Amino acid sequence: AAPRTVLLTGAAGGLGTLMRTLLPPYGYDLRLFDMVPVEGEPDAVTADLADQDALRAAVRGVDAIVHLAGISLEAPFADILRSNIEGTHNLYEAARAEGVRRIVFASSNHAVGFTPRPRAGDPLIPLGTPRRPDTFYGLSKAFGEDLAQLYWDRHGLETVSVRIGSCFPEPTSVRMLSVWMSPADGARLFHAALSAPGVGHTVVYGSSANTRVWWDLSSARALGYDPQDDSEGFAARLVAEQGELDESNPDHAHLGGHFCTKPPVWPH
Ligand code: NAI
Ligand code: 15L
Repeated sequence: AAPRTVLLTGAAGGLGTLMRTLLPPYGYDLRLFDMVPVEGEPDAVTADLADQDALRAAVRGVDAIVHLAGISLEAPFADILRSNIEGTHNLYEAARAEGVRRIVFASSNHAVGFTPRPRAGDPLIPLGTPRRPDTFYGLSKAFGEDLAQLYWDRHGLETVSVRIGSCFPEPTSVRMLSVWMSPADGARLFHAALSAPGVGHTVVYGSSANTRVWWDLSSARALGYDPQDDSEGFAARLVAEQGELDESNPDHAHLGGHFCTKPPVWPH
């Protein structure tokens, strides 16, 4: 695809920092947005998703948005409401008003976190599995997916909702062997989501081609995503340290892992 101007919200965060380096080689000219300053990026917009004027100015003239900003773990409902639910609504309103055509929304596996984890021989978790948020955080991602559907059906604003597994440089748990998305594959998937034609509102799971994958990557592949990484190279060490997932451990029973039992609270 030709170089295009893309607004990256949440640019100061962990994933935003990775994508600031990994997306420009695909031809994107990034505009950055976060409520905290982005280190080394004096042109980044420092504003909250609650600031509608700042959002309107930030989205003006961009071809697409990669929306990563928000609370990324569990938090009191009032905080989730403000940053993730109202904040994402504010972003979609700004995008609609300014005529932006596409958003890539950072949804999460925690929108379906209470889905039982597949055991050996079970079918992969399908795209159409019922929402089962494991936290207010996961609930806000379910909201974001529905908001995206509404803005497509009503306004023709396209979204790819990426139910990201765990996008970090390396997997750090046995659960993550199943849901890990390498940063390089993350960039491949965001590029596919930005450049595939006619996505309407498409929901995809976001992970690498892990040997232990739990979910159906077909809708991501249909966008042109061709994952190159597999967490299995980390398996021997992680399993030696932590053991295989335990049938009797409630932390291991569901897709969302310990978010279903002891969710980590933001800020970490
Ligand atoms: P992070 O917590 O490192 O970064 C989030 C960024 O959003 C922060 O820089 C924060 O300042 C900004 N932010 C929060 N509330 C804001 C507001 N009201 N206005 C403006 N900026 C605000 O999270 P991370 O890991 O980089 O995740 C990015 C996105 O991807 C999040 O939406 C998260 O829910 C989602 N995600 C990430 C996964 C991962 O593995 N890293 C997995 C699943 C989803
Ligand atoms: C998420 O949604 C979080 O934002 C991220 O920090 C990880 O905890 C990830 O899910 C996960 O499930 O590992």
